[in-house]
Amino acid sequence: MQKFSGLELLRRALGGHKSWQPQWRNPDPKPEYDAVIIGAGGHGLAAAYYLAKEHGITRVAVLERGWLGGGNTGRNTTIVRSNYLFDESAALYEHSVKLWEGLSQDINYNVMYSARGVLMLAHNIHDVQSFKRHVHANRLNGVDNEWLTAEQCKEFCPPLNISSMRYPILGGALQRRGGTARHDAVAWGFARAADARGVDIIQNCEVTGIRRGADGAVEGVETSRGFIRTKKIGVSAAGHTSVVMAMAGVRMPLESYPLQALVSEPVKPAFPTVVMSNTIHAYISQSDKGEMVIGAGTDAYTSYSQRGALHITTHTLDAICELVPQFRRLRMLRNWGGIVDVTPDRSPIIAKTPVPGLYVNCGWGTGGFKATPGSGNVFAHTIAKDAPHPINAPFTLERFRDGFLIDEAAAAAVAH
Ligand code: FAD
Ligand code: PYC
Repeated sequence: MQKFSGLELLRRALGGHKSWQPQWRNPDPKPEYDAVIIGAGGHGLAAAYYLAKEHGITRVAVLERGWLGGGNTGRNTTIVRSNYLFDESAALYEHSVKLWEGLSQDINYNVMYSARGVLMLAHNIHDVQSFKRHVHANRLNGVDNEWLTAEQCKEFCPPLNISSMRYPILGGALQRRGGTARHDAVAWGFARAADARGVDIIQNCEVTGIRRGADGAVEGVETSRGFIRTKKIGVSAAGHTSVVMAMAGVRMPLESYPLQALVSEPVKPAFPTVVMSNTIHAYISQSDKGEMVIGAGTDAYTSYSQRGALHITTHTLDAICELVPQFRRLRMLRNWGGIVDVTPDRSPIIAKTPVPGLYVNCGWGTGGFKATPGSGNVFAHTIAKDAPHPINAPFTLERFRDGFLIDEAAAAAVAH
């Protein structure tokens, strides 16, 4: 790690960025790599990093059609938690939270992981039963989660209105180790760390085809910058996974929906934790800049439009004003959307595919940011060993044929 004296830090800060080095190279694609990852979101970059770090595979290219981190990685509301119901999911998301806890040190980049707690509100008896079940299941799996009464919710997060007529708060499930991280920093940190280990990150390079040989195995990718030969392709293309997998002739059990978020004008620290309300489809946290970061539900219809419908945000803001009345005076600054890829059981697919040499990491729906390091870690294992890590072994493509579903609809948080 580079260390600077206070004076040197000041000189650099005021020096017009003149001595700042680019954080990663901007290489041209080579004719051949040992592995190619499609998509330079957090998941693809993390997979490349762990391929190099843990498996010694450094002849790797990450191909990105736009700019790195410009997909859902740079568009999400940054919530990190591991309070999922089933054993398989608890293992996967908890693996990720453990990596979050040491990530800034590991990649030597401050990802601003802030374990300020994630509080999931219950508004009706069904919510109470469902969240208590999650609390019990999580604790059996060694994942922290606790039940708070309505008064304890108010004590933990004073701005909450616990006696709203429309959305009364009956209690909440609190995961204290949950929180937020800075999403851009996650992409940049993984990019810099992967690049430093020899990975080529190639932006403005769209994959337009996947070439397969006579035996059906992958031979390489057609791109907007020419053909690149490789025997291993990892697809981490989030909302566009179906499109990319179709290039290899694989039909995916996915639907793609717009999901939107918005931020308010910045204000002084006013909101101490992350609050999620699955019933209302609203979640709130305060960024380090002071903005209230607010997320809504998915659109009702599939689309690649990358902007959500207005009535969805209107509903979310109505509900948030009811939950936190003091926010009525806040002005909203901007909103945006991302395209999320949703599986029938609301759990991801991190797996080999029927095509030799083709691996896929997708189906994170509205909730893959929290999984970025863990998913990248086990996806790298799957690609390197041509076999899943025990943690992602249940998250196959075949489960939708065989019926071994991991139904996390209730933990997935946002309507989808
Ligand atoms: P991305 O970051 O989307 O990366 C995929 C990349 O693939 C893109 O950069 C894209 O350009 C590239 N690509 C696609 N096709 C091609 C091609 N043909 N050639 C080359 N490149 C290609 N999750 C949480 O855990 N917590 C949250 O609070 C949360 N909030 C969310 C809020 C919103 C509004 C949205 C949209 C999502 C949210 N999510 C959240 C979900 C989370 O953002 C995603 O699951 C996660 O970021 C996916 O990461 P990724 O790296 O797989 O995808
Ligand atoms: O998965 O925690 C989550 C989440 C919150 C908002 C969108 N996704």
